[in-house]
Amino acid sequence: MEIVKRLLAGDRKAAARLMSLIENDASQAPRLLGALYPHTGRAHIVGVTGFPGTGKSTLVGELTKKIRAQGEKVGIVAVDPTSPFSGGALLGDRIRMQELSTDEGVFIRSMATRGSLGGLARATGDVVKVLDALGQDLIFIETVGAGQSEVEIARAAHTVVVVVAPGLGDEIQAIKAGLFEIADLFVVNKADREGAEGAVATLNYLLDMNQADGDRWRPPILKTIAIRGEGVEAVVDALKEHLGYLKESGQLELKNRERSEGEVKRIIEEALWGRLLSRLKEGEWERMMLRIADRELDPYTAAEKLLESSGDTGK
Ligand SMILES: Nc1nc2c(ncn2[C@@H]2O[C@H](COP(=O)(O)OP(=O)(O)OP(=O)(O)O)[C@@H](O)[C@H]2O)c(=O)[nH]1
Ligand SMILES: [Mg+2]
Repeated sequence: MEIVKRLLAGDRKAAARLMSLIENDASQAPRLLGALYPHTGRAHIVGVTGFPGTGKSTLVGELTKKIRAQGEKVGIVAVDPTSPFSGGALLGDRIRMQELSTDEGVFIRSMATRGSLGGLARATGDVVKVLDALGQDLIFIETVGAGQSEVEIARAAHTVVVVVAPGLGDEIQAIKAGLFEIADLFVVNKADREGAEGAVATLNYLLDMNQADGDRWRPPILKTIAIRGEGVEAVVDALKEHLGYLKESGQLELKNRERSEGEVKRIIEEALWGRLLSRLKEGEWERMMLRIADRELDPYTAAEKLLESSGDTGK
């Protein structure tokens, strides 16, 4: 396939075109992804998540500069409508990001957060595969750690960085939002502000409470001032260290297998769901839901009927 050949040769235009094709034309996606899949699996995928405004994009930008200085290529997927990567940010932030966009070794893609939960996860995974095949060594996925789907996307990465900012009680919020347990690395950004030490102490305390005896990786807690690039190099080192740990412990293989499993399940779910909806008569779904609400029908019987009408009786 011509476009996949060009991608594998490092053609950035081909990468952008492939992403659009896969995103907008569901009928072409399986064929295209099938062709590039054998050339994926090399990149280190890093999820960066945390509450709005903690400095995730700034941090990713600074990390990218450091990694580029080491000669590696970087991909950035911003699952985030307000990210400076996709505009709508302060001028200073935009200027910082522009430096990156002129670098041939950096590829930035923004994902719209519209659409279904599973759809977003699938689309993000597909974009990551294109970047992987393009030859990006490290791929960042920035998501806002506020919704379930974004947390799921971050979780699919090899390494998850949870960014908190001091003084917002972020650490406690992070636990409530389920961010705490997915973190491989904590970054307390905006360390130029008051309360950074307190945030580190709180996270340390929480880690002590939550760490099980058998755990071999204790998430490091690093302080950064992303706007000045301070402390960022230590984060790059910690990312590499975590990747080393994953490889040497066998976790990498396990994570990759889990991700593949999740992907296949999601594809099947979407396909079955689509098939089912396409075979329903006009208004049938709504009528059925009303009958369930009125207790004329129970959910199990309804599901059974729907599966029958879609031709998947499970028999
Ligand atoms: N004081 C200070 N401000 C920072 C630091 N890092 C980022 N900021 C500022 O914080 C604001 C938010 O930064 P972003 O990088 O856009 O944060 P984000 O987490 O990506 O935000 P969302 O994507 O909207 O959730 C910007 O105005 C940054 O300039 C820092 O270390 N110190
Ligand atoms: Mg952002």
